[in-house]
Amino acid sequence: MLPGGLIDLLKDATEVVALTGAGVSAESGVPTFRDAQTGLWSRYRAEDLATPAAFQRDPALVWNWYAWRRSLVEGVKPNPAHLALATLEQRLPGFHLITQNVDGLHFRAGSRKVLALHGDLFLTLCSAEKTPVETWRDDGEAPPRCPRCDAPLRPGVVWFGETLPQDVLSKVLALSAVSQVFLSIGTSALVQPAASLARMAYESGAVVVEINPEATPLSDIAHFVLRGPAGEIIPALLEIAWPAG
Ligand code: BV8
Repeated sequence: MLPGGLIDLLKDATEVVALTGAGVSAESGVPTFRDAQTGLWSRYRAEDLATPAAFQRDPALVWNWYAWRRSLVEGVKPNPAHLALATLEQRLPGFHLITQNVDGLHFRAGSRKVLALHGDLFLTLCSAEKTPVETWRDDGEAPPRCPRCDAPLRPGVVWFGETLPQDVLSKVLALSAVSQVFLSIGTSALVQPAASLARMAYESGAVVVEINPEATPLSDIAHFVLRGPAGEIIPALLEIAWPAG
């Protein structure tokens, strides 16, 4: 059941921001960062592979881990949470979606106003030039080489220890500061600086709503905590607070 007070607030709000984490893709079958990794990756922690040091130490291992994640994501579909957020973008002009996810499922669900904090699994960069590479010679070597300068290719994501794209970061800081409602969806609220956005919104007077089956460090300050899966809660919120027509 959704709290009545929340629904009235959502109906009146014009500036709504949603921050999504890996939990919003969980019901699509994409393991979250907190989930233990599966199969041959089960002996690695994601945080230990998603770093420049890991790529320096074993570029083939890291490249293959991202190749495995790309093939996993290619085999899944956006779930009702992704679809409802894409519909909300159509229905509420002042809605902005910020995601920590790199799986591209918001885009595949139809969202177009997406601020991606941590990059894109399907973007490949030259590790030396830091510029995108669309095609490369695939001679079975992992990682493949840049066709321009022969440096190893890398995924276009932000690793732990790397700074976030400044243009995106300044946009999301500005949006969080003016949001009237801040929806924190499917994130453990541990990774910085993303985890600070909800707190900043709270301190600027936004109503903070956490949507997560489990508690997080944000739970104590959130004005509303909706304990459950995003795939059920987001569609319900959409239809009650922002119905079609
Ligand atoms: C940076 C791309 C400057 C790669 C990712 C301040 C304090 C402490 C540490 C730091 C700090 N500032 C910087 C750091 C270091 C670090 C950091 O935050 N470390 C953490 C571990 C403490 N941050 C950085 O390095 C950032 N860079 O700040 O640069 C700098 C540099 C050096 C030193 C200082 C400053 C860069 C961070 C970006 C890292 N890259 N992704 C890739 O994907 O491979 S982060 C990656 O992990 C994901 O993108 C995601 O953001 C994060 C995982 O978090 P979640 O999305 O929340 O997922 P998680 O699995 O944790 O939780 C899932 C949640 O879903 C759970 O709560 C679960 O209950 C819930 N759930 C499950 N099912 C459902 C559900 N919810 C709803 N419905 C369901 N069905």
